[in-house]
Amino acid sequence: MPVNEVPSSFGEADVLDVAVVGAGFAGMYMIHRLKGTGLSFRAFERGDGVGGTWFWNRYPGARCDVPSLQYSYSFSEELEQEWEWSEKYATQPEILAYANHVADRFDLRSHVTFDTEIVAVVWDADSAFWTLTTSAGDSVRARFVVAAVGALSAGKEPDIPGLESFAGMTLFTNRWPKDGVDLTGKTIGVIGTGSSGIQVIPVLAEHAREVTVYQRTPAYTLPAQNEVYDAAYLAEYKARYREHRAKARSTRTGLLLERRPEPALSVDEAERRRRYQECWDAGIFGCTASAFSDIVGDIAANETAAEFIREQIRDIVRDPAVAEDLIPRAYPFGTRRVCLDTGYYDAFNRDDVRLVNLRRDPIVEITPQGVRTASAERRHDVLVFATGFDAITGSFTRLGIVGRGGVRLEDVWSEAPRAYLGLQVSGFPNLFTVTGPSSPSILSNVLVSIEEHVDWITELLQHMADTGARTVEADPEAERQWYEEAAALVEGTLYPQADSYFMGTNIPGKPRVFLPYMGGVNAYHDKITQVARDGYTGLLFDVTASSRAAVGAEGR
Ligand code: NA7
Repeated sequence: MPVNEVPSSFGEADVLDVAVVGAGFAGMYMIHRLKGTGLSFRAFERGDGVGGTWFWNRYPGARCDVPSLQYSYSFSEELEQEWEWSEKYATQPEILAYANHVADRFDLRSHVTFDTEIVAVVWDADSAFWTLTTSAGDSVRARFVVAAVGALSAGKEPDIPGLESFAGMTLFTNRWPKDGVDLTGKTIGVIGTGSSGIQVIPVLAEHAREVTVYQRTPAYTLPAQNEVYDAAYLAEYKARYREHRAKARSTRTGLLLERRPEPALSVDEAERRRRYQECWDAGIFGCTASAFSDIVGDIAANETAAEFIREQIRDIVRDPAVAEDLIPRAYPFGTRRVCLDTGYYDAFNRDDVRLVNLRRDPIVEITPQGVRTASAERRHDVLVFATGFDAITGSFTRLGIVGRGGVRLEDVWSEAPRAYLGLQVSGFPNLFTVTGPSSPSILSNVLVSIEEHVDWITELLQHMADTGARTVEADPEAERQWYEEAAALVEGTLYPQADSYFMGTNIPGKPRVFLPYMGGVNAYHDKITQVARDGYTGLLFDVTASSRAAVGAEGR
């Protein structure tokens, strides 16, 4: 295992100052920032390339649903100006090409050990180092660990009896074969109708002989209204890029989208419809939820938005029985991830696309031939699982992190996934959880949240080098308060009414807790900036005489 060639700035030999886990968008930016610090570091990535979620989720139809011009790094104006996004919602190949471009342009790749999965991260209190072990059994020690593993990267394995017995091809949207797969003329069963299912289904329908969609919970989805960017629009946008970025960071979502201040029932029905129609036509994620102040706060307001979308479904889908099955009713609009689609409802107007409502006709088992539900066995050549993720916590807990006193992160989070500011967990010194629980993460434009976290971590590392601090960790009391503050924001909203990956309920045994911070990117920024300005309140530092001497000797 290559270890650092740069001598540790903390005066230690043969160890890294910082191990970064993951070379997705968070890990890549972390590498970029660490290059300027003089600290020794290395990133470890289980894939054979950069890009994280965009490296793995290569299924046909995979696209971002945040506009490309906003779902991109803001740290380099040159990068912003030179990269040409072709469409409003870039496809997975285009986003992966962007990630590769960034890796080359900023010389990030040479700092990454690829094809290396970290399976254990264990703290040694005596030396104050983490030991990271790979699936191949190699290990490396590091003073700090930045877990840049993504909020949606640990796949949820489908818990359906008989899965192993299926004789056909089994595919997962979240680890689609790198070289693609020819599904022309196949009879396909798709399980899962979240964003991934909704994106893949219309594309599969174009190639397959027949697609059967097994739907347990229908999603609210709006048309993406994707379009090719024209040169004049791009030039105009880029001329004001700084202004757009600053504005996006000042909103709740990190997107160029302001929540309107009026409650939905304070305007008449015509005005409500006008606004909902505007959002339907705009194809902007979060638009409908922001059309009024109380869409996720008040059930009567929420119903007006939900009903508007239900009407659109009835309009598009010709078979009224299918339309009724596609209509979400069991949870309020916006309390699960709202999707953006390209031709999803239209796909159900095709003769070769069928819908099975699993609420009425549940899956009994997967058989060698296909899927047996309560009513029938349907034969398939291919099964596609779009069954989602162990969101926000799963990507951290699967690293096998063991903190002070042999305590496992998995156990600590099994009751309550606490992390001070979403970034540090008490009992796990020098470990940073990028876009961790109780940070805006999946409720935000995640690129904004990633840059925010990485910048903050970099400044904290610099602060520690300057002050000779050897370790930093969350004060348990500050962590508890932050957790409760974040939980209080959700109380009284409609979010807890839904089962969702936001609430952890898609994973058996996970605590029913709202995982992201819903106070907004803007309020969150103010909070963590203030914490840093006040000398990192809520964090406990261990400053030893020896680390002071070591740092002093390096002239820091
Ligand atoms: P999601 O949004 O978590 O969707 C997963 C889907 O899979 C959802 O419809 C689930 O139904 C369904 N599911 C999961 N397990 C089963 C079983 N056992 N049987 C039937 N159906 C099942 O994941 P996505 O990958 O689509 O999207 C994740 C995020 O990625 C997305 O929000 C964007 O931010 C990008 P359920 O709801 O559990 O009834």
